[in-house]
Amino acid sequence: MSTKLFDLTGKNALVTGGTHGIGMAIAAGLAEAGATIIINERVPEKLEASKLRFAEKGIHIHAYLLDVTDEDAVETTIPVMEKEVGPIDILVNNAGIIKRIPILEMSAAEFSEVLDVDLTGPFIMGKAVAKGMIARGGGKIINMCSMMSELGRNTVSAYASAKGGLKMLTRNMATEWARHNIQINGIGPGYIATSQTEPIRVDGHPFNDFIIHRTPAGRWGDPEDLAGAAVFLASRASDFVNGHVLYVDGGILATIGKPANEE
Ligand code: GCO
Repeated sequence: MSTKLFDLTGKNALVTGGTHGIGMAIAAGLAEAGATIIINERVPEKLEASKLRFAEKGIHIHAYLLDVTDEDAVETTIPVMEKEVGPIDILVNNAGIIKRIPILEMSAAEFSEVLDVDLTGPFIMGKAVAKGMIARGGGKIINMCSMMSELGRNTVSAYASAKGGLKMLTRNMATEWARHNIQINGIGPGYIATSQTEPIRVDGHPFNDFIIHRTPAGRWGDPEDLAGAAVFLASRASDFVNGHVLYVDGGILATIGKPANEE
């Protein structure tokens, strides 16, 4: 099969929050497939630091200060990006936060903050980018869901609610926009070794041992493990895939797990 199916040459990809971790790995994967990379970040220092990290990888990026929850800023910045770089052919809604707080101890404000970034942000970005995609006859939107789109866990109620909602937003975007040749899908990471999971991943942390045993692959994922799924969902190879969440999770969602004494 021709690798042309996965060729992103001439395409412009916007990866929100693509300054580190999963977002950066996905941006690097899309760049390797030929895409021009645009990233946004709401923290100026993170934006500057990421330019250097991308440059170390030999990847030139277009970087913009933008908070995905600020609808007015998004509505004004997307046209600027498209004027300065070109039409956004691929949107990866990656920007996200997590707060690990038991429900009984979490304030409504804390709950709403997570939903705002992780669910309303992709809604705002999707709306702003889809208008141009519809006008141009097509595009690709990838929403970074999670295995928490399917399962709950102590202390991550807001994050799981947002990621479950993002799975359904993905399906609703597909319902409304597929007829415009826009493919909207999700990627659902399992447990990935990033700064977000660092607090629960340190050697000897009980959760670290639990995840390694609970994941059939027997390891934490690397951010780079997600790049292939992103290239697939950003390319011609997925032109008839819509409303789907592709789980990249080492098999964790395939199993109820096993007793501690079983391999
Ligand atoms: C947690 C983790 C998870 C992972 C990831 C799994 O606290 O359980 O942070 O939420 O980050 O989202 O897909």
